[in-house]
Amino acid sequence: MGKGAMLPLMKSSDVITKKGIVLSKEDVPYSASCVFNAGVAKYKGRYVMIFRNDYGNEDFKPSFTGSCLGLAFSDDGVKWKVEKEPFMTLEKLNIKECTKIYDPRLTVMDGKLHICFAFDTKHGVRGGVGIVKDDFSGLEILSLSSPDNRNMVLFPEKIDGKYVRLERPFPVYSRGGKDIFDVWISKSPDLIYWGEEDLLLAVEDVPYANDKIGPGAPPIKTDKGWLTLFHAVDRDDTRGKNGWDNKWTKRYTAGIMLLDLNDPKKVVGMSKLPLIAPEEDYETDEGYRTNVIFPGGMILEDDGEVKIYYGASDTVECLATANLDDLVNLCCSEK
Ligand code: BMA
Repeated sequence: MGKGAMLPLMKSSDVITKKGIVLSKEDVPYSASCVFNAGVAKYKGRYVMIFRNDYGNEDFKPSFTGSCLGLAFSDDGVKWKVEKEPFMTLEKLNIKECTKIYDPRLTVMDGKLHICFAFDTKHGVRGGVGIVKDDFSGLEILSLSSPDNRNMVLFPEKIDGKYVRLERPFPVYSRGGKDIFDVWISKSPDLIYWGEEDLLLAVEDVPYANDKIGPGAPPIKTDKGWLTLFHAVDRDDTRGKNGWDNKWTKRYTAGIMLLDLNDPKKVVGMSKLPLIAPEEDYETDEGYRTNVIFPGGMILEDDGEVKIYYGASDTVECLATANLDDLVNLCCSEK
């Protein structure tokens, strides 16, 4: 167990089995420094991962020379093979003023692989929604949000005739200049025009967050509701140097919640303790930015096993497993 154990105790739920790192820069055949925060889906008989690659910073200095999205395939969701070329570069994306692309999420819907991604521009952080081309040669962009918004995830089907997404706007001005941000929900008739925005889950609703929260993996449909992961940040200003940062005072954990099947604006239940907390060395001490668990993919297998993919320490991509019923029960339990 790493030095992170000195922080006030937050441990992963007993229902979680950590399987370790499934992808790191050593697996990537082009320039890569940090490989993490991936979107993962089961699509056309194999597992697909689109991951974030921040490159040009082997020594974990404060900044990187560039970012792109990489593509990997797997037959079992555990062993991954990365394609020779990045899936998406800034040049290929060709969005005005875009300086960085990151944190993709994947949703299979209507037989197509849909992607949400964050991108930074000179005039704010934005979120994109698109469809991955069938031959994985690129993507068709459907909509680009206004700033500041990111962490978008799509539900895998229309609900009451509308597409639905979770998102995380950054209302800095009204939150006193602090990064205290919440999870929002919005709807669309066509994946292009988004509206009917509403607050879904607020920071103060999450017992293990005192900073921001944000959507994680796209929802899975269960009998009891839509099961979805989120990240929760707790900040403690007594935390000191961590990773490259002189003062990295945040810790990211993963939480899980259940949303009403017919009205996903209603939270049916939520884990009262973190589902996944940073505990292993590669989560607490090693890496670019320590004490970060950032979930971006969740796959339900036929036998009830749930595979959860998360970025650790903004450096590697990891896998944890759990049983579907245990996850649902955790959301419904009082503890
Ligand atoms: C958030 C995003 C994530 C990252 C996290 C921890 O603001 O930038 O991509 O994993 O911070 O650094």
